[in-house]
Amino acid sequence: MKNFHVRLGIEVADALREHRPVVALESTIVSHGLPRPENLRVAREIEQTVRDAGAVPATIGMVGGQLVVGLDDAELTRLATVDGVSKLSVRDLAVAAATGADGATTVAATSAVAAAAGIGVFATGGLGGVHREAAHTFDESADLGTLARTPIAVVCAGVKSILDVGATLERLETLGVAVVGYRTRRFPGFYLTDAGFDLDWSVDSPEQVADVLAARAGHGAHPGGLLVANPLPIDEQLDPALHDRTLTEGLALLERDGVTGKAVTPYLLAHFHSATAGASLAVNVRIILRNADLAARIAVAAARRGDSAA
Ligand code: PSU
Ligand code: MN
Repeated sequence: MKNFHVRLGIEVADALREHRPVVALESTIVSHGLPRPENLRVAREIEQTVRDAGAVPATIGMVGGQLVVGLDDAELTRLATVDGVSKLSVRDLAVAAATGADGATTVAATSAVAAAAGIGVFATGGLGGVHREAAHTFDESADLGTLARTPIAVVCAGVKSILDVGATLERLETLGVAVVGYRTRRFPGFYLTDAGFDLDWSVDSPEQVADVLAARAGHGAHPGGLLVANPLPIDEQLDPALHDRTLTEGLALLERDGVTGKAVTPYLLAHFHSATAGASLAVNVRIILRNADLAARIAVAAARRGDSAA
């Protein structure tokens, strides 16, 4: 009989037991969000960034039906290089396990698995959200609904600019997901520093984020997630004119090719990477590394307070 449990990497298991800082990382950005062969190099670089800031990286994914928190290098290599790795949201996890699949976890699935394992901080690039045609297609990422009921802090550069950012912020409010800007009161637009929307709250330091998490746990009144929106410095963003041109083009191609459902996000990201001759890729990598660094510093601050699960 198959035994379905989550396997913790050795280093992650030790760190959690000893209440040392751990940062969850997702694998969908590796398998579906970044082109080969850079994806594997970047995946390793993200983990190294977390280590350099004093925390243990826990990249989450599914290997041959086994859900792993803290993939080792061979497993990470497999998810980055093998064909046919599925993109797994929360609803897919059990089916993928039972069928012995290889799979990469999205923000939704990574958050849910990380929180269940006792990890309180997670770094990604950009959160999923409400797609632009959602009024007709109903396409809203499961990332949002999952964060409504998952106690984890997600460090991201806002939501991908391919989405309807205003609608996504409204949904986050409805769902009860807290959003704070990191040293800003403007919501970032992933490739762009500023997506054009104000935020109610901003925090100034990793320690302050740890305070927010401690207050949430102390109150016991907020079951959901916290988004820490970490914008790129303005001189590091993608050229806005190039961004807008590429996006308009990508949305037209999406319609031409009839791409829908979970293929939409990887399709548009791949279009950005090829149409900007790698410029968007460089920006995407910077975003993820900056978020990994901040997430690690938040995890360190939370562990210092004695909040093991942040
Ligand atoms: N951010 C990135 N690259 C990505 C994603 C986010 O920089 O590839 C992935 C995340 O895993 C996120 C997913 O959860 O896209 C959202 O997909 P969808 O819109 O199908 O829910
Ligand atoms: Mn979708």
